[in-house]
Amino acid sequence: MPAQGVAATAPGTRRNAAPAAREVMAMGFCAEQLERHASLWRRMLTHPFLIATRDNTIAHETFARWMRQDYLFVEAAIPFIAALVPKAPRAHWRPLAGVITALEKELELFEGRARAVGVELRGAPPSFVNHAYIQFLLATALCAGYAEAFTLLYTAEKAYHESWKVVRSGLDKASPWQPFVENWTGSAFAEYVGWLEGELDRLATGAGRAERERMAETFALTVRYEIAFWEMALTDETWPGLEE
Ligand code: MP5
Repeated sequence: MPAQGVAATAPGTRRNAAPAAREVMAMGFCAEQLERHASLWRRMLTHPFLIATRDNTIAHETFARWMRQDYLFVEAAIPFIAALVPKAPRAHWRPLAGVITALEKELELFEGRARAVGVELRGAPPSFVNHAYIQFLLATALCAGYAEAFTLLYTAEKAYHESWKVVRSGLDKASPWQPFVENWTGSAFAEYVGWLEGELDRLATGAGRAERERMAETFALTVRYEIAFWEMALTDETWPGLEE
């Protein structure tokens, strides 16, 4: 677990200080968060799981563990998106419905890859980190305001888009993991992330100071969950009592 990194970038520290007010005026919310948490973001993109996948040295069982856990996460993302719909502006209903359709297709992608490489996808319980991340997803969708929940969605999607771009830069063209690269780095996904970014910037412009600060906290917490997720996939960290 990245406890050290969390402490080093805890909100309120100088390193993590918000950009000066004048800079913020010129910068959208997303760019502002990416700059404010640049070291945390870099820590995610240089995670050993991504580097080993990029360099074609990841152990098959380690990648299979990520597949099993992410399959559960993607499944949970469907009720997460569905819970956003009643809070969303009318103009977001159709795009959100499209996200649900895309998630169903993504589950099929996992199932197809698992069949192709002989991985049993089902049966593993969600790991401790995955369970916590899923609870965070659902609690945010159900209890927080739309702009905060949309921040979580943007951050998780942007994180995967950029993480898989790292993998793309070195992954063997014949690797069985290429379809995951295509899924999260292809032009359709890039366009979707661009749409999320524009909409989140607009939501932030309309938010009050306190709401904007909660959105910023959601951004940072989501990046930490993303790092913890790669870490869990690499180390097989799970629940106490389930080690054997
Ligand atoms: C995503 C994911 C991207 N599949 N898993 C984690 C841990 N974070 C982000 O979400 P989606 O909905 O699969 O594009």
